[in-house]
Amino acid sequence: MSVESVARDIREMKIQGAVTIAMAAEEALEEFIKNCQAGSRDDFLSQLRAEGNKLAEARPSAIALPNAVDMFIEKVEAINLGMPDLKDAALLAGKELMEDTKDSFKELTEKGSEIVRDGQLILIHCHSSTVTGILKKAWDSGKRFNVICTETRPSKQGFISAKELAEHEIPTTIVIDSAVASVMAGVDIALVGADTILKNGDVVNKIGTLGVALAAKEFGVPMYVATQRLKFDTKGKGVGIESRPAEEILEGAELPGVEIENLVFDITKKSYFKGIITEGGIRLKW
Ligand code: RUB
Repeated sequence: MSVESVARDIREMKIQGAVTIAMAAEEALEEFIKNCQAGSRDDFLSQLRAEGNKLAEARPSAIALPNAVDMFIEKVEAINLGMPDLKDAALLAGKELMEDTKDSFKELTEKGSEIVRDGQLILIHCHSSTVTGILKKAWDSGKRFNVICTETRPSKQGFISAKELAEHEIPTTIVIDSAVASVMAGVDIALVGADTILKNGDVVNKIGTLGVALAAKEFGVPMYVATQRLKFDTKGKGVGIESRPAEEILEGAELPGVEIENLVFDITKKSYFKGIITEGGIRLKW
């Protein structure tokens, strides 16, 4: 798919979840390189940067997206070749980056599955391919547990998680977001993904993560965040908290004179988490 189509699908959330977004961007850049007709190295690199920017800006809260684009471009810039050899070498570099992203994802889900124990009730929020990946891995290793997914208004990504887990035969229940505090007393662990781990360690994730964390703290439930290092804001650039169209909340209803605020991410202090799970393993402090 072209860079424009992928950027549009990311904006419209047809492609969602930070890792999936980052991998779609990596693929789109590969596709661009395949079709690029630039005659010189300079022209090639400047077109690649321009295409990369279109992707990097598609969603503001997931740093994995600009991080993946930057890594791709830095790899290509480091190749000391002119055209047309640079094009083939850049494609190879893109493939390597994609393999690295997939490998670290696999490692993360394997290591993350260790926190799951038999008999647990696990509460998850939104749709994080990392979290569902961990749960599926734990299930495949023979552990038996139950999952509660929040609905995750307004876009109901909890349905994606629930469907995926149910298809894997993992017993799964959906609750509406406002039921989180009411069900928390029976939960053993809460597990969420991340869009960005800020430089100070705080976690940017789907709106409602903070509410889950507050309820988990109140009821003494350990909460974990699972994230590839690709989502670390190592340079401390920070991210914007995305606001989306009012229509996602209104769903056709009319509320004349009412202001609608559709913030879709929030920030949870790292102190609310018992641990962070990365491809490097489970760390209790970070
Ligand atoms: C998805 C979301 C996910 C993180 C992590 O929000 O907040 O928890 O992106 O997902 P949206 P993953 O649906 O708005 O993209 O683990 O797949 O990277």
